[in-house]
Amino acid sequence: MPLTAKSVPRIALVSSLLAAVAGAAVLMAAPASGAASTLGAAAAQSGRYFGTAVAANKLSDQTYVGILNREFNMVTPENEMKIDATEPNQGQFSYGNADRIVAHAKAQGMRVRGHTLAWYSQQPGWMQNMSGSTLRSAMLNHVTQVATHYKGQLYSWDVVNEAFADGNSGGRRDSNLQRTGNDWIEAAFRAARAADPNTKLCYNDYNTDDWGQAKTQGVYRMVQDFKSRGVPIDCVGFQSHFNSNSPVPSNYQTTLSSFAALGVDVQITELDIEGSGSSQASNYQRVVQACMAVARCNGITVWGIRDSDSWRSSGTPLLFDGSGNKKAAYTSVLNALNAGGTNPTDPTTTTTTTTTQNPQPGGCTATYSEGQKWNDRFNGNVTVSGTDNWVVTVTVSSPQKVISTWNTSATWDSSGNVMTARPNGSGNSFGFTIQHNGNWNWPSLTCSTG
Ligand code: 9MR
Repeated sequence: MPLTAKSVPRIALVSSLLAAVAGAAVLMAAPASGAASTLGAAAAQSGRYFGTAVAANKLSDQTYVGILNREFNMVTPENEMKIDATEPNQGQFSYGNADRIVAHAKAQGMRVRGHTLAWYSQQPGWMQNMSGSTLRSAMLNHVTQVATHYKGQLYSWDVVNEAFADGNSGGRRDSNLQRTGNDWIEAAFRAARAADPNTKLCYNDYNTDDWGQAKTQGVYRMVQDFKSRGVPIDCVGFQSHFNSNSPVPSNYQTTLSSFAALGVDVQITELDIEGSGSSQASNYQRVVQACMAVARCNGITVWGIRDSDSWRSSGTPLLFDGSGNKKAAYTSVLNALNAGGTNPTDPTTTTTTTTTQNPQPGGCTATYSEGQKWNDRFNGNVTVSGTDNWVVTVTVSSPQKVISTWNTSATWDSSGNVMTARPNGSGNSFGFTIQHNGNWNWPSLTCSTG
């Protein structure tokens, strides 16, 4: 079996660790990994996420929460982080509903996209009535305060939302914020970076999906300009609200890859596609395939869970019907995610594995194999034999963090370094993504019968 030079020392390390922990360690060939059975798990196999917009007032709806917890590993508060919600009176901040969503996501091991710090719409009354330098300072203070409140807790922030005009101008949308000066967007990004240096800062908009549209080109030129001048921008969000008037464009993937080529990540942030049956399913499939084909497409968020949760529910644009049943579109999305995607930042593909054996009679064996690797994270796969009723303990070394799992029900101890994985009905193989923060060591595993 070929081993890369790079992986040999790690095998030695893990072998000795496992020998100490479990009394035995051998090397063996990697098993093939199976298809995942939920959207988040399927996306995680290629290092992507699958998210949904969440409304705080639905967190008491058991059907809603059941689907949320089962299927998704990223959450965007639908309205709760907007300016009118977080600063209803100037200088008085209100985070209750947004914090509830963040707490729910954290408890479930999901990550959160913040939405949104600066926008012409959903401004509180006090801000709507402002202009000029007073508005500019109030906006920057808002960005600073809210980004500071959530510092270190969010995967990304939609720093500025919907700042470009529809139609053929390719220019900015008129608004009170725009009238404070054309540099208001970069000022907002700089304030966000200063407040929370480790979250991805995104520009987010709609009708920017068609590469041939003036609005798309206008946003592209802004991002190009920001990158050339060192304005801190990390990602572009494509809302992707589609219907018969605004269909999935044939050049959608070109749009995503062209932006990515500027050196930013791209994210599909508010996906919904009106329609039903197989035509809706194939439109969803095209969108997912486009993201999977672009290495810097980090993931996909749909704008709600059931059709009845949608801002345009009459168009039945989501993946679950009003009763919470999976639609044809759900299946096409799941299959497209399971089909895998490109990620050229994956430096090596090795087929090395290690096994830990429980020395007790009647024990079980957990076999670890390396998955994909990226600059900031890597995947691991585990296959268990000997029992269907296993408990596998996965210990990562600080500052590593497990950021997603699939095909298992997982809990963590208070340190966040020790994960206990149990079967969730998906069989005896499971996987996880580790954010390595510079530490590439493999986790250590122990297996016991549950
Ligand atoms: O889904 C949101 C809906 O509940 C609100 O009433 C609406 C108010 O503007 O905002 C909706 O979300 C929007 C998102 O924040 C920005 N892009 C368009 C979304 C759909 O309108």
